[in-house]
Amino acid sequence: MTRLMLGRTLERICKAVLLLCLVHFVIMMILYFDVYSQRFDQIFSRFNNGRNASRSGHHYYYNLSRPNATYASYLATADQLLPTVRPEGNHTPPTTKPIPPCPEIPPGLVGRLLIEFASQMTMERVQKENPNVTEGGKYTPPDCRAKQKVAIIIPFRHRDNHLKYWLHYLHPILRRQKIDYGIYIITQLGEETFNRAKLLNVGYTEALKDAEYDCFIFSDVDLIPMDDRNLYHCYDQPRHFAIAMDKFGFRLPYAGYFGGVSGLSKKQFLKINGFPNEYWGWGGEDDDIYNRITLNGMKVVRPDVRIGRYRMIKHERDKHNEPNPQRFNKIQNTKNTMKRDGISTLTYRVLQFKKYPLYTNISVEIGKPPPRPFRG
Ligand code: UD2
Ligand code: MN
Repeated sequence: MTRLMLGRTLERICKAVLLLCLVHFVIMMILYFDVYSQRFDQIFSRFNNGRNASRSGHHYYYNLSRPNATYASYLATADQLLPTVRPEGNHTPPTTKPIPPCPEIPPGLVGRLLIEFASQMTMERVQKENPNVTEGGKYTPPDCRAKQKVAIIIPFRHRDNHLKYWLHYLHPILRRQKIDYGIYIITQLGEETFNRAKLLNVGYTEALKDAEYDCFIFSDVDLIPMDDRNLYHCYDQPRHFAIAMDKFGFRLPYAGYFGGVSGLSKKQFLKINGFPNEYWGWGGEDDDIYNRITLNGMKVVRPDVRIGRYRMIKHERDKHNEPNPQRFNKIQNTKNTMKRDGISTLTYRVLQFKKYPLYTNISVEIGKPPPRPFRG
């Protein structure tokens, strides 16, 4: 009889252990997949809202679920930080005890992210998600002192829907990265041919009038990073961030590619005389910038290919941004043109400078392409 009871008890214990193992397995599977990781992140950020607490536990899962190599290469690139040190208290709220410098590897990063554009996005929703962003789209980490102050510059015209997604994804990422930043949307007024590089020059100039930035990150409005370890600050060489895009099969399309998202310190930007103003329409301006960098003795640095992944919101070619037929000739001549065409010769007219809750918009007139020379 007692043997029978002992047998039953043992059977029950075994069943309980099996059940526990099953539950454990399911939880581990959920945590493993990136899809769920992002949902967890949203839940955590709701808990932490306003407090910006570090989520080291969450981070732990991500890094254990990834090969060490990824994290090691990330560490390798992180130590190329610019040595710029900003004076204390310059851009931080007053506190009784001095706040420490931000860690080189922010503890709240989550790694790979799920990025999708199927759900409806509204500015109201993005605003609610980001109560800590201050007027003009600015943010300063409350608990540490960032080494650099970063202006993020976006060339823009008629892409309001893309902008909502960009703000929805980027504000939380930049916050986790402990970046001290401001967002500048540079809107080309009128319907003349679009000029991306000239708008970026305007962004550099206008951002510097607004605050003392050390670092400038130039981003297309339709590009979202898929990994928050791709840190949006400047490095000891000009940085190309968007190296593995979905539209190029997550590969660099060619060695000298510099499109999408790039970053230069103030010193690096001035060394190349900024960007060209004379590329009207689609294409070539990114190659010209790449040429400027190498011709001035610098080299482009990039993150690990597993970290520099991006999604681009699908779109048609915009009106008035047709491929520039002169681009192939022009990129052969950067060496001759870069001194006379750049930030030193930039002209434009600001018609509106307006601070919105999640970004600053600067609407500008930048002129139009010169008449094509007559070929008889
Ligand atoms: C590629 C590059 C881009 C640039 C461009 C050539 C990628 C992901 N990006 O972009 O960096 O070198 O080729 O010029 O490969 N824009 C507007 N309104 C317009 C037109 C353009 O806001 O009417 C802005 C917007 O921020 C957009 C960016 O300019 O993301 C680049 O234009 P695009 O997205 O049409 O060009 P795409 O995707 O071929
Ligand atoms: Mn695009």
